[in-house]
Amino acid sequence: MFRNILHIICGISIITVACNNGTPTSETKKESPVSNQPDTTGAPVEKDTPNTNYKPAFAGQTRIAGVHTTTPYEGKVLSSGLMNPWGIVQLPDGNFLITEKGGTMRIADANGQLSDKITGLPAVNSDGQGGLLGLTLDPDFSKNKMVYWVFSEKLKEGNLTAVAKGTLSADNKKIENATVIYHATPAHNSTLHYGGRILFDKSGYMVVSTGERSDIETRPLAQSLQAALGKIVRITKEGKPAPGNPFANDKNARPEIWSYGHRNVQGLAWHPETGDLWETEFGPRGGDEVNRVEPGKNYGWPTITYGIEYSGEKIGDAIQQKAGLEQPVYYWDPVVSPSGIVFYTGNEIPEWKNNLFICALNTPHIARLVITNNKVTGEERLLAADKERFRDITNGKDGALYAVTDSGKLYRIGKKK
Ligand SMILES: [Ca+2]
Repeated sequence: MFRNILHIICGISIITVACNNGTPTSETKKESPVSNQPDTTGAPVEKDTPNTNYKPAFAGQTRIAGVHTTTPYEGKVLSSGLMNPWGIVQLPDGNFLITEKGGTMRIADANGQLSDKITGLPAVNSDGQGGLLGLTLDPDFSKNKMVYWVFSEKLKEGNLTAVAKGTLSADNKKIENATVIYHATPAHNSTLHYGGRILFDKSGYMVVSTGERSDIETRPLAQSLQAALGKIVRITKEGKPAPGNPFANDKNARPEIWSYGHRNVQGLAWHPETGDLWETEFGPRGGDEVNRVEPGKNYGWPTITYGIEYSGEKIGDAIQQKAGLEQPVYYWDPVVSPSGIVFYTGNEIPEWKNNLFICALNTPHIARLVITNNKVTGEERLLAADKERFRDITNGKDGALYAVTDSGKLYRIGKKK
């Protein structure tokens, strides 16, 4: 029950899990030969009883075999001075630009030294799960220093997910000429389920995740092509619908929609080999999902789900599969609360190559999923002993992973030195 309560409040960062003694530990394993063929015969990492007796659509869709990293690795805390960090990207100079939920950004160098707060951003509504959320850099950032970010904005009609852009000043102390370029309407009087990740695609357009705002009355809008809630949208640098979107010629659909039927997507990443877009989204009580996103497709919420209401009631017709609705590649029951994700592209730990790393807020850890031919073939939980709510993660140029936690820590996760 405690885990379920935590999931309800999963985005509210003032709530912290118990038992953090403030002394992060590192996890190391015994040395053994490095291989790209993980042992996938282990018991599943999930030992707890599921909330439902729902059956997966295919073998391996949940509770896959456990795997273990054989390379000795460590999670090293570089800083503990961030305030509710939410998104992290690496700058061309090797430093990191990090959003803080309250409405500021900071730069961290590779040693964890933090800059002062970067100011100049439009006001955010940081109530509940809202605030300054994910960020991305312009593909020409080295020339134009343009940054794009997602935030929750308070309007007269309610709150919504918005996207803005601005220029990082020459001295890196301010965002200049900040402009709001996109509103995921309709606004709604809730402070939950804003989505909030943003990535450039290789065409120079951005994919942005939104949420369905949690309430019963807005939940069905995830299925509506006339609302931007519960969607992944694809927009230009000016916030307009990107050319080539799947519903561009449908008069009854929002032209910015890329995919729909999502609940609350807080993880977005491009697969390094296939170029596919992958996402993670929060389920209700049970049913957190990993999806491979294809344009124009319907990912099912709230019509199909592997979860139930927090109250224990069924959701809709309590169905998990339906023709025309996409199945998740993988799901969890009970939930892990998946936030930021990244495919590992570094060289420091070769056995991690192209694995998906997922920040987990509830049962705090970083999940490592081994993916073969678009199916999950192994799962591992990293840094669980640290009891941190990991919020976002990115590749570093040095071959390690860098992650931020709700408690304000910046981690370097790489080979044990
Ligand atoms: Ca789904």
